[in-house]
Order: sequence, then structure tokens, then C-alpha cells
Amino acid sequence: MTQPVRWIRNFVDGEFAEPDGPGFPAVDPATGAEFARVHEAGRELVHRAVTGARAALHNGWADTPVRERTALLRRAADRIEARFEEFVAAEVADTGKPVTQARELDVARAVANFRTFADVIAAAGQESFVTDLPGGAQALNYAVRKPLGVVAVIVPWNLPLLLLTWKVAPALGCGNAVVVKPSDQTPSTATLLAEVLAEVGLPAGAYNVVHGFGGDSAGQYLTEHPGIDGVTFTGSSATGTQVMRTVAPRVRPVSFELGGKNAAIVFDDADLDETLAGLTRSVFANTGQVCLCTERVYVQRSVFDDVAAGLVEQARGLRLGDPLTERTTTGPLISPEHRRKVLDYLALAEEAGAKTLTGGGIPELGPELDGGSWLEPTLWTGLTNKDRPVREEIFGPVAALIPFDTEDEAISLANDTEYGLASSVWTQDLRRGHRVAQAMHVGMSWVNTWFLRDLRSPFGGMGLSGIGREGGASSLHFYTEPTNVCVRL
Ligand code: TXE
Repeated sequence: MTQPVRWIRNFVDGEFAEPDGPGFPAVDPATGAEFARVHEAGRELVHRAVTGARAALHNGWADTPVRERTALLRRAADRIEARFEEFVAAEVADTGKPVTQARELDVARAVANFRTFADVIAAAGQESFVTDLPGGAQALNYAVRKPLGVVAVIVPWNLPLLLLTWKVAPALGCGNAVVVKPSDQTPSTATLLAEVLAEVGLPAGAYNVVHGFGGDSAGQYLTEHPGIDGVTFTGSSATGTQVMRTVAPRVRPVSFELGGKNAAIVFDDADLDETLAGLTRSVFANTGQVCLCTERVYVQRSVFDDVAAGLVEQARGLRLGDPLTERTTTGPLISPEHRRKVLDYLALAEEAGAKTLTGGGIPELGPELDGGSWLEPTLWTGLTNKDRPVREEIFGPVAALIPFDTEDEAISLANDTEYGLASSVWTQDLRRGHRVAQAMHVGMSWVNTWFLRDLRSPFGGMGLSGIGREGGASSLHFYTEPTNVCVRL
């Protein structure tokens, strides 16, 4: 007997919509096996989601008192915790990421996102200025912040729930309604979140999920819809450009967190063990598929060989394998197409004369995982900033090690990129740490650490890496519109 098809459905105006087409497959990247069908939303369903969202605002969600909205965010956090292992299983099935990472990073962060934004919104004040006028009179200016409205939330596949809740928690907390378009490759956790938000009492229409692809599919239908008041997007710089073009005629605000080509700078006084542990995470976490991952490692010449040898040893110690096994540290790439892209960069690096210190191939992990999109952690030397693998975002478990002599040289090499998302500096000289971190043309600059986040601090990038910041007060600014009231006293 054949198994009944498991559907991952769209959630529109408070209800799961019945599938009305063949849908597309949800595939486990670790094995290549299809485990469910995803209902692709057509233009009509996207329209219903946007109009449902608008109705939710008018029906009172936008005017719900802040303490009720923040209480709802806290209940959502509690409810994700109560269903924690379901979220973990869904995220692992969609991405192939190691179960320990899904627990400790992805789902844990989803909980933290809801709690943090409840705190931030509860504590937020408003700008006010008393203006002195001629003759001793005064005026009072104060800004009331209103919800932006119906927000399109478009997210990628690498950290699906983490990135989704990073946007949805503040958006809802500020009184907006959202229409979420998860990546076609990772539809599950956004759908589970719909259940959770309904369970904790979010009004129908305030959270909608439409599944599908980008162009000529749900992503485009959503961004083209005139009922959208703003777009928050995380994904590639090319798609960000496309989304911006689409919303430009209606002048809608956008918040973009795009790609990166992040540098690490290792000085000769850095603590070698700590640096190697940090670099290993920064290059290989989530199989290199984090916008913050390091793909360029600049190392001071006197310690270059030691750092290279240590990093090779660490890379070889990573354990690729069944994501559900707790000892696994490293999962597959998201899809065969993405692996193709990374393999193309491996070929380009070879043409450019790179020496592959470790990796460079497809690992053999046994018949169960043969159909998965696996790739060995890979390190190169012999490339320069002129070579495409050092200039373009690869988004895989790969990095180029490049020597430098002086601090100035390191700064100019690291800043020699069109991207500007993140960097890390490794040194025991804290004065130098501050100096170099501040000289980086990036949104987030770490010293002796990486991906250490306080969710109240601004997050985002410069150049090709994005527009605007989210996090703490920056999120509240994006998800609200101020009306300044000026009263002559
Ligand atoms: O990203 P896309 P993809 C980079 C990384 C990766 C590359 C391609 O280098 O190899 O991007 O990945 C939706 N209108 N990053 O193709 O296309 C799409 O359906 C509206 C960096 O997955 O940017 C998905 O939901 N929406 C990154 C989302 O946009 C559209 C994370 C992201 O997809 C659309 C992921 C359109 N025209 C990839 N086209 C990071 N910064 O973290 C696509 N989408």
C-alpha cells in the first residue's frame, strides 16, 4: 500500500488552505529523499493572504495594547519550547543540519527572538523634544510610532526558523500583520509556527504563510502586490536587487540582509588554540551556509604555516554524517544545485592555481547518504584578492588562506570587497583589536569571537550586503512609521 501524501500547506487568513495542485517536493538534503509535498501558492492565494492581513489590522490587531502583544510574543516563545523537538525535527528534515545545531542554535534562537523582542518593545520609549520659540513660548514635539502595516517577510533556507522569527517577532510585536514566504527548500518550520501562533491566540490574518519559489511564483506575487506596505528580505544580493526593483514604483520601505564575503584577520599574537576553534566555527558552521561565515582568512606571515596546519587539522576533525546522530558536526549543502555552484568555485580555484590543503571532493558516507548534497570541508592557499573564489560569495564549507605582513595591509585586503557584512579580528593586543575592528567596512565586527550576538544590537550590512539594520531598536524603527505631533504650548 502506498503511503498517503503528507502535505505542507499554506496558512492564509487563519486557516490552512487545501492543496489545489500537484505542489512541489520537500526533499531531505542529507539523503535526497522526498518526504512531503508542498502546496505552491498561486497569485489568488497570495492575494487572499495579503487582504486577510490587511483585515486583521483593521479588525483590531494594529490597535492591540502593547502589553497584550508582548504577552503574546512570550506565549509564543513558551509554546515553541513546549513543541521544541517538533521544530528541531522539521528543521533537520528540511536542511540536513546536525540535530545538535538545530537544538542549540536554530530553535533556541527562535525562542530567544520572541522573548527579546517582547522585552525590547515593552521597554521602548518615544522621541520627544521641547522647542524654544521666540518670546519665551514653547512647542512640544513627540513622535507616535504606528505599525508599518502588512509586511512581506521573505527568508532563505540556511537558518529558516531563526531568520524568520528574527523578523516576525518584532513585526507582530509592533502591531503589523505579516505574509511570510519561506524558501521552497525549507517550508516546514514557518508552517509549524502558524500552528503555534494560532495556539497562543494571534488573531486570524496576522500571520500568513505562502509557499513557493521566487520569480513567477509566490515570492514575486507577494512583492508585486499593491497591498504590501514593506518588505523585509534575507537572501542573495541578486534577488535583493530584483525585489527592490519590484517595489520601487510603489516606493515601499525595504530591509535587506544580503550576502557576505567575510574576512577574518589573524595577527601573530593571537591565542592559537582559541583562534583555531573560532575560525573553524566561522568557516564551517552550518556547512559554511551562514551569511556571516568567513570565506577569506588573512593570516600574518610569521604564523601563517601554524594557522594553516591547525585549521587543516580542525577541518579534518569535523564529522560529516547522519544529521540525527549527536556526534555529527557537519551536514550537507542544501541541494544538488547549490553543491554544483560550490563545485564550480572549486574548479575555478584550481584554474587560478590554488593549492587545496584539505577537502575539495565529495565524501563517501555510505549508501544511506549517497543521494545527499555532501561536500568535504575545503581550505585553499595560493589565491589572491583578484581571484573570483576570493571575491564572490560561495556559501559553502570553503575558505582561502592568504598571508599579510602589516596591519594596514590586512585592513586594506579585508576591505577590498563589494560586500560589507561581517569580519573578525584575532589578536591579544586589545588596542589593536578595537582599532582594526572599527576600520572594517562592515555591519558586524568581532574581536576574538564570531557570531556572538546580543539581539538588541544592530545587525545588517553595507555595500552589496544590504540596506538597513534590524535588531533591538533598529527593528522597531523598520517595523513602525512615526507621525510627529507638534503642539504649540
Ligand atoms: O537565494 P535567493 P537562493 C546566497 C548564497 C546562495 C545564493 C542563492 O550565495 O548560494 O544566495 O540562494 C525568494 N521575488 N544566499 O537562490 O534567491 C526565494 O524564494 C521575491 C545568502 O536560495 O535570494 C527565497 O525565499 N522573492 C543568504 C528567498 O527569496 C524571491 C541566504 C531567498 O532566495 C525572488 C541564502 C523574487 N524575484 C542564500 N526570487 C544570506 N544572506 O544569508 C527569490 N525569492
